[in-house]
Amino acid sequence: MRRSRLLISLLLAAAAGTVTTAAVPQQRAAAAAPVPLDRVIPAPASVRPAGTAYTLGAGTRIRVPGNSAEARRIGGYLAGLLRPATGYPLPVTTRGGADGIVFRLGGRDARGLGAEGYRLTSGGRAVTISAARPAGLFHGVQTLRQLLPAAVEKGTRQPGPWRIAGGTISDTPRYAYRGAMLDVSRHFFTVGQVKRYIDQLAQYKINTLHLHLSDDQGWRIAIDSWPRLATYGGSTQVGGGPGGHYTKADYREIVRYAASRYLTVVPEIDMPGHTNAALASYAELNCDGQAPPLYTGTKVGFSSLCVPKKTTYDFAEDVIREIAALTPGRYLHIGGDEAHSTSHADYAAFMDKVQPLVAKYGKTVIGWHQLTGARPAKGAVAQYWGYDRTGAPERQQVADAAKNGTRLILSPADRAYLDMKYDKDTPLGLNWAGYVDVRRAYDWDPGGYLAGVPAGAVLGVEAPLWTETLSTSANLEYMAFPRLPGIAELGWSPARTHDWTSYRARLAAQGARWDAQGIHYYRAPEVGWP
Ligand code: TNX
Repeated sequence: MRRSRLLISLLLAAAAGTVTTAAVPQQRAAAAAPVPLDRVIPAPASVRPAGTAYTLGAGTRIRVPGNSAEARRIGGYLAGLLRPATGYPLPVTTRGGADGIVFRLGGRDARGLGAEGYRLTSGGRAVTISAARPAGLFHGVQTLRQLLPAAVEKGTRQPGPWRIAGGTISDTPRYAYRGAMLDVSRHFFTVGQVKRYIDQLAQYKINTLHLHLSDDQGWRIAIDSWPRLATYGGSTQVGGGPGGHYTKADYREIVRYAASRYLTVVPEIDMPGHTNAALASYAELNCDGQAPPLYTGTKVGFSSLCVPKKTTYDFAEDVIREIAALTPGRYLHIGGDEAHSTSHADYAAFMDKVQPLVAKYGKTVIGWHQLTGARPAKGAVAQYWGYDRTGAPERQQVADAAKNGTRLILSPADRAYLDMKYDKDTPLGLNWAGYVDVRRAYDWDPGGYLAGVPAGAVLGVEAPLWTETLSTSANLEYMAFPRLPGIAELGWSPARTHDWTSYRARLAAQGARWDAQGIHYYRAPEVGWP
């Protein structure tokens, strides 16, 4: 307030010619200072400021030489991001040239950048993004976005100037798996809402969207061989609303859209617990042959598939086959958490039968870390969701599995669970794993998190968003922002860049971007928002 008043009086005074004009250019220069190259989330692996800034102008072209249709598509995506606020035409051309925004795919420049890395070089004539693979160009584009003023995210024409600081960023990820989970079962979210979340995730180089597609409160994906799962089992949600489900066409659209943002979808069908919606839809899945009513509360651990019944495995195979056919990615998540109504022997027997079905349809199993208490299949991945009160024997079991070749995705509930309240006053969310403030979500090291786990066993990190208390996009955003970028940074950035003070300052700079994008984030008091 005070600052804008000062600016107005300065401008009025300048217009009236009553102050020396030297004060005005100085103000302008301060406003136009480009974003420093290291003010990016996730922190890039290497940053070398040098030389002069590049300035986007009305004549800037996006040059995508070579014959990669995918690189051209990413050029078009970048143009689509930049056109509304800049008002520039930003044509995408295959014509070579050393000026403008230049994409380079493959070749000598791209050596050492791997499957997802990129190099961004900015100078007076051009900003160049080099990568070995299109994924790297896409991630480089996300960095480029953050190097422009926050106003570039607005949907209407803004004054600029649009400068990108001079220098070079070379960047590759620490972990191959950088995930976010969305629970579409407790509350259903439409294809449009999922796409909105995908766009938010892509900005922080998250490359996996895990969809929790079934639980006690709702079955959310059409299965042709068991149609009532979706039509009846998907007909409600927590609190008793109408629920909903994805048709196969809807689901393919989510998978396609995610892929266009370099995210792979990991579908989860949670078994043998968390299955009330399925048990309610088909009486024959129950040991007593009686279908329970649909469930709209928030208790966990009360349902189980009937482990001794043959029908259970016909069901599991049909579902796995149909879901595998919709899944271009390598992983299929079979849940396996909180099976409190399944005996341990039954749980292990169930997993012995179901894991081979996943392999039969060409996919690799992911299960919640309780799977390590059974017999994880060769190559299986366990998702750790323990927290500070998780007992030593349970941690040991996970560490032992890791030593035996089970790879881990880390989602510690008291760090990475986006549905935990920030503090006691948070109006949404749960608190069974405690409060997770912004610093707590960021300030841990996936590499050293679980004692006895070989560093190479960690596949990556994932931030789950359970939705017992969340029913709108604004709710999701309030819980995910500003914590999600911290988990994204743990997944991407080298451990040596880890530093709360630096992260906090970089996070504060994201607020104006979220304002411009209409993201309903929580203005956490620990972050020194400008
Ligand atoms: C535990 S973590 C669950 C979910 C709940 C969540 C709420 C895990 C694998 N299971 O069923 O939604 O807590 O925070």
